[in-house]
Amino acid sequence: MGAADDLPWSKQEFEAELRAKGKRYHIYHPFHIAMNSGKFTKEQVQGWVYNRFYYQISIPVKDAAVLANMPDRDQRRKWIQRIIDHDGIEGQEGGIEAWLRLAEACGLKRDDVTSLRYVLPGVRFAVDAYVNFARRAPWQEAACSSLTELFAPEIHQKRLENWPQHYPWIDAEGYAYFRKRLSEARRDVEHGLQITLEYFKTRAEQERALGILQFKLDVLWSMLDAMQINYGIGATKYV
Ligand code: AHQ
Repeated sequence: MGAADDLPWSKQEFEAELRAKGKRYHIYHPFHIAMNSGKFTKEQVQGWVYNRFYYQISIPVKDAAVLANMPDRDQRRKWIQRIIDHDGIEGQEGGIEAWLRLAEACGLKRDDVTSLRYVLPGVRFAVDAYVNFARRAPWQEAACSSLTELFAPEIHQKRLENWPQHYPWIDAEGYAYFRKRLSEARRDVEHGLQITLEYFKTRAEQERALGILQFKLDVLWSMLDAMQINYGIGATKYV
């Protein structure tokens, strides 16, 4: 390795390297591309909603695990908002409830969704890998793994733009979740990025951060792999 390869990146370079990982984000997964371009049958959209519910209910559990590893009060005061965003609080329904409204808007029954009976093995294993990582990793590494949300505002925005024309059978009420995440993801990322740029200092540590982000990109990617195998794409079921 030449000297330049050992020197740590500046914070700007490090952030650019993190953002460059966006080319592996699940917005580029064939299942997701087909979903956003209206190629899905009703059952395929419903399958995605059933399975993503397991991810949604696991996020606050993951964030509570991260919180438990945070010794710093000021960091906890910021991080705890992520749990409230999903679980809700008196008078604020929260993301899990909003996801159930998306499910109802897609013609699903709440208790079919909450029963988790349609969650695929590959989805469950990928989500559980994420939660278990966050439980045992240093809280700064867990914060770094949430930085897939660097790319999330775009994915939510594209759904809001494309779905109403492609899937007119979905009640527009259901889109509240995606709208809610536009601002929440941006606020999460501000905090997650500040922790990450501060904590990973040497070049080897910065490379480790890129590996952690790749792990989380792979979690999201393999969830869609499992869904595509099971539901296919389009009426012919396969691409
Ligand atoms: O709805 C999503 C969400 O609440 C979160 C929390 C965050 C994390 O802590 O890892 N990641 C995340 C994501 C959500 N939605 C995904 C989508 O495609 O709808 C994107 C996902 C992410 O980019 O990690």
